[in-house]
Amino acid sequence: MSTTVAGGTALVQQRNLVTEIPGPKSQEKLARKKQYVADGVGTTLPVFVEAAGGGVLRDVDGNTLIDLGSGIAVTTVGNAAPQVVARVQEQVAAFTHTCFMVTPYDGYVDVAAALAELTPGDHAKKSALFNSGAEAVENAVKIARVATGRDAVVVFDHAYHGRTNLTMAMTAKNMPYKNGFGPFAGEIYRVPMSYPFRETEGIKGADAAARAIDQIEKQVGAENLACVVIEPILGEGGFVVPADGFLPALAAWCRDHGVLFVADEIQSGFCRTGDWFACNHEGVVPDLITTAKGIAGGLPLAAVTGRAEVMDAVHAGGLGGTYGGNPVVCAAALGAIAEMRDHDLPARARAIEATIRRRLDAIAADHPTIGDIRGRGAMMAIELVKPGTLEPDAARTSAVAAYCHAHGVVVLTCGTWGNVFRFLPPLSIGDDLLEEAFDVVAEAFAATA
Ligand code: PLZ
Repeated sequence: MSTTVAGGTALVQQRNLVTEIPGPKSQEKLARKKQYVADGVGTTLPVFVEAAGGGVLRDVDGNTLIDLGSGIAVTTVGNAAPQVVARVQEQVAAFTHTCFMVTPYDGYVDVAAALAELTPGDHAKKSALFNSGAEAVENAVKIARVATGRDAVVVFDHAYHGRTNLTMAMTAKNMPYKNGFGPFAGEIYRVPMSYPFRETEGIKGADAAARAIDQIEKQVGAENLACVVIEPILGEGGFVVPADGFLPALAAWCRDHGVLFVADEIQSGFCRTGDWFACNHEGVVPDLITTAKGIAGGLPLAAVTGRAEVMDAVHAGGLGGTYGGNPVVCAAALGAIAEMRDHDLPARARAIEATIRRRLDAIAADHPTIGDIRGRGAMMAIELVKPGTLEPDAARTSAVAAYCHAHGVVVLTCGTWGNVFRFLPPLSIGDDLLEEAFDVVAEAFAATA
């Protein structure tokens, strides 16, 4: 059994439950949360955390849980990863903020240089830094509109791009993201995604792209279209991997029509899928790419990176914000990127994929509710249906999730119908712990059959 140093604490890398979940101390704190925190802010697994690292979270009752969520695909390098902690501590003691728009500093430029090197394509690239994924998506749209002189934005079925007004309009699912929060921003058009498990005819990627493009041409018109924004693997929408050829065909159509192809890699980026970015799997080179989550090891940073001439279409002063690319957050990003390079985390994600696929194949053989196993790298999912049909089984999904939570494994669901499990372990998780987590997942299916 290995230990890891996180948050100054040696955390034993083992699942260990000493109370029920949530334990008495967490329950007391939950009552306090209920008193002071808005009910609209939900919680998946209500244990209060006091330390985390490697592949575990330890709660205030002394329970140690296995983390298959990474705080929604954020702590890719692990919680409190050593190089993130060291660089943040050094930076926070030197200075905490100047506002890059007032007086600049190296960290921001270093992150932009790293993004230019690491993101797909070898063209000249520039970046602008922001605080959240939604803010990055908003800015990608602003940049695309100025660069093309066009207004319309195309997004896809099942898309998730954020909770701000423009990004709510771009997000597909009503509950809980949009209900009652309108009116929404205009000039957003939604077209069909490639969703292999739910295609009637097993339609090929190029055909699915032609279907989307036909709709774009008929309902929007290329001459009105600034950009197509797509998650190369859907995140909240269910970890759907489009059929091979879908993304390249869309990107090629965009190129031919002066439409900017924007990859939202906020969830799929930074080693998560077994490559630095999900676009790399099919050699797709986006004009603009949005990143966040995994980029900074848990601190809030997001970016838009794109072709230098596109990024520079915006007038001076047109992009910014008080905190975007804050020095502490940039230090965290440089530490996280160093961890990814030093430990070859794309390779680690591929190894994790092999383990998870082996375990999920075995579980699915016994449980026909698992209709689809999909994903790449450490971004894997299963979709639960009534056996032999496409009818979503959200109730079984909730039951399996509840079992996992009660037995000390943090699992997350997603999908338009709430019937998808997504597995997003930190890439710092040990093999034994990963196997143990899937022992619990297997038990959960057996116990709820
Ligand atoms: N684009 C592809 O996955 C965030 C949302 C959690 P922010 N996904 C997690 C929730 O319920 O709010 C996400 C994403 C993709 C954009 C975003 C938005 O990123 O940092 O949450 O704004």
